[in-house]
Amino acid sequence: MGTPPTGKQLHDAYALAKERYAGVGVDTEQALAALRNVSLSLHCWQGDDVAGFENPDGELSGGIAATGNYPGKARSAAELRSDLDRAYSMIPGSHRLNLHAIYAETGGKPVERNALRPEHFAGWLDWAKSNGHGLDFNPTCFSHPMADSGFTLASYDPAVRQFWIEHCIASREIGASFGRALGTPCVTNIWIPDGLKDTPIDRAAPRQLLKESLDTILAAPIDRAHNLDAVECKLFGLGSESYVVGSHEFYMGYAIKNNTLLCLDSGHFHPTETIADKLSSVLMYVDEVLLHVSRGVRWDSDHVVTLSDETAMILQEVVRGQLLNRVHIGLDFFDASINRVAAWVIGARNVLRATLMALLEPIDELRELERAGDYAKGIAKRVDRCLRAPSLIETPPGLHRMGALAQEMLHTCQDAFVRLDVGVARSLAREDERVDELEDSVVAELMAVARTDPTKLDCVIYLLDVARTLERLADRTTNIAERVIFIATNVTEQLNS
Ligand SMILES: [Mn+2]
Repeated sequence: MGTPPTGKQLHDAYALAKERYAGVGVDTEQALAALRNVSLSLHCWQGDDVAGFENPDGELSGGIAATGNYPGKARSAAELRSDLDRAYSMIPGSHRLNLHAIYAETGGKPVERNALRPEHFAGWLDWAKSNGHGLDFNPTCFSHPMADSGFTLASYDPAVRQFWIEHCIASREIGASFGRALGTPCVTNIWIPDGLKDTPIDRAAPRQLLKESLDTILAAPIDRAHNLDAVECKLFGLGSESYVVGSHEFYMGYAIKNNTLLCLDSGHFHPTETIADKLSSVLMYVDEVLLHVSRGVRWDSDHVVTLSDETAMILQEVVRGQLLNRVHIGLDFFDASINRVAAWVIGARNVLRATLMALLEPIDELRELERAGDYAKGIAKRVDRCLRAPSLIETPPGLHRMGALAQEMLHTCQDAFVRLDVGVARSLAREDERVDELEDSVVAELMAVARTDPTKLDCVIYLLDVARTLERLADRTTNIAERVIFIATNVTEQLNS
């Protein structure tokens, strides 16, 4: 493994990085401060291969599987909490815990899932309180005789549905009790395994039943300060390869209509489909999203998270969209082939690394430059159209000057940005004024051409568009210059009259 870096080497490297980031207008201290406010919800089930304490020797069902037999699996809540303490100690920041209902502590007395109450989680709540962890919750709708058919809330059997409805209602109440006690809302997430290995005749009826079950579960209003309901879709599981009742479309619609959170699990879509691109769409219609950051590999949706392109893209979307206050970030994977504490630490730290990388991007500048690129394309299109027009005209010399000036301004603002040079940034105000004057004269000139010779109208219209686009491009450069001045002086200055 080589020698680890010394404290001094780390310190020096950071000082250099800080200086370089400042050079592109990024304040690393601000990024680190923002990162400290990011609270991940660690999933308790990584610690014991999703066994729980209700029936630890029972089979894991519901189309999920933990593979591997690494020694040292937690056998009790006390062992699991002690493993979690170890994991948190190696993850910078302050983080939450995500509990599943099968982690209840019932003192050796069997308690049916529909009879679970907050007192069965008192040990977890005390531990969370004294360690400053928020708590999240999940009903466990698998690994149970009532789930043996592969169906729960969408079962054709009313007794089965009723049992799981009661369990989910109990879960919401447990979640709300956590939220009340800890002063931070508990996200209670409903995932069910319901589906079929082969193709059913009737794909609609189970979905109708699921909708009715969910409506019953969510009928009682709960203060959103205490509990937030989330619903989680999946594409397929082991034994539900051909049909999953709770598909993405089903829950997306349900969440919008019923104002619940939508849970997006990065392992629950097609292998080449990423949830990063879903955020900006989904968050137009739902207020908040729960992320289950995972890593799907072939048939398995639950590998330990690494710093993959997908992880990076998900957190880029969260940060670039300023969504940190609307996206609850949870982890969801289970790997028993490596040390289970290490799995938590590796997964959590990689999500934090991806978040920090995203926080270190000069986002506003990148956005302005992207838009500037669109202008270039727009101008190219209009030039092409001009050349096909029935009658050509002489391009007004003012338009050439506008183009040269806008291009120069683009270079100037990038120069000001890289050097954080306020003087250079301010110089763009004069140039912007010059571009505006040129635009006025070009417009007047083109209008005169149109008046005298209507056959030249096509060209005139395209060139007016070009003039307008160059003027907008110049505006973008002053936007960047205004950002430079703000970064350097912390004062907002208007360069664009
Ligand atoms: Mn999940």
